[in-house]
Amino acid sequence: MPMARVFSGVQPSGDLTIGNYLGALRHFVVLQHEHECYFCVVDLHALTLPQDPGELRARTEKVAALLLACGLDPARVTLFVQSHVPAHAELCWLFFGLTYLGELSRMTQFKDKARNRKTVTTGLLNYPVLMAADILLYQAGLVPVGDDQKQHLELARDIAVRFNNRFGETFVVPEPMIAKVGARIMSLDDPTRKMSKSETPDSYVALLDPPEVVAAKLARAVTDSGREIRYRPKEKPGISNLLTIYALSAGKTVREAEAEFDGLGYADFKKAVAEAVVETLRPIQARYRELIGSAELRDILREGSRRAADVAAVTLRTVQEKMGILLP
Ligand code: ATP
Ligand code: LTN
Repeated sequence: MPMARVFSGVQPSGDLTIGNYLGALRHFVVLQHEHECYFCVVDLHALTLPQDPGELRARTEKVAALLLACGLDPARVTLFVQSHVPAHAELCWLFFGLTYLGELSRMTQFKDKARNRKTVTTGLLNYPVLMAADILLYQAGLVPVGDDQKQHLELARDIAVRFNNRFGETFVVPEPMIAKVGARIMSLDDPTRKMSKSETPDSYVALLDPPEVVAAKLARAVTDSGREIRYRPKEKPGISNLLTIYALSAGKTVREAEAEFDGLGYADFKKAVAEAVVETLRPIQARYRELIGSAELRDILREGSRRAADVAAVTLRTVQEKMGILLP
């Protein structure tokens, strides 16, 4: 059995957070040593909600620089920008004919993001179909993501199976890879909601936050009644979230973290969490500063999209043939 290909995407929809890092990015870095990996800055996905054009362009470059700064090695992985490989949008269109309105309107992320909006675009509804196209174009068998993407992955699997049944064996059916710890880092100001880069800055620690901002945000993080530092996600969601963040940042288990802080007050605990997070971010921020705006970064992305386009073209061609497109 050949080793599964890996694909994952990150949206340039805001500042990358420690939720993105702990839930997804740090796994990318490990997987690059064992698998053929494709990592993509999914700008077309970000455009399913309104974006400022200048900011979107800058953030696309920023996210690519951060992925490299977290430890992705361009000699090992293919890193590219989604819109640089038009096959993503083309395969997405071909998949529309295989996707049902009901399954898209039932998606919890769609319902969450559509709620409280005066108007809802079809981009927001069709978002998971583009995600399926991203993954299936590369015949990826393994998709490292945070817990929030489970349902979208299920749709990608359904589309793969549906296509294979209708047109003959074509796609690898992808498996999600969701970590046991850290797959759902919660918001600092409301630990019942997921940490999200499209919420207010006080609710997350951004990968580029300076040390004093990290310390201030963690000092303000909502905690729970009582004084015990115990991992009890239901009764103590705030403290449990901070314990998870600490454990993953310091390279310890949650149990070890609990034992370490037994008897300590919340304020001292939060200081220790901040220190561990700052140490995790320090090398990432240093490498980011070298990469951002550099010719090196531009070359890496150019080479990445060239390699990705070659692989994507093979799949797209097969799909077009099977679906009855008259090839030019
Ligand atoms: P938004 O919050 O704007 O919806 P996002 O951060 O969820 O965006 P992406 O940038 O595309 O969306 O996410 C990149 C990866 O980070 C995905 O695999 C996603 O599942 C993961 N991720 C996002 N938020 C968290 C979180 N709070 N905890 C763990 N993983 C997360
Ligand atoms: N929907 C994902 C981002 C994403 C993705 C993908 C993840 C787009 N395409 C393909 C894995 C594989 C998100 O919002 N986190």
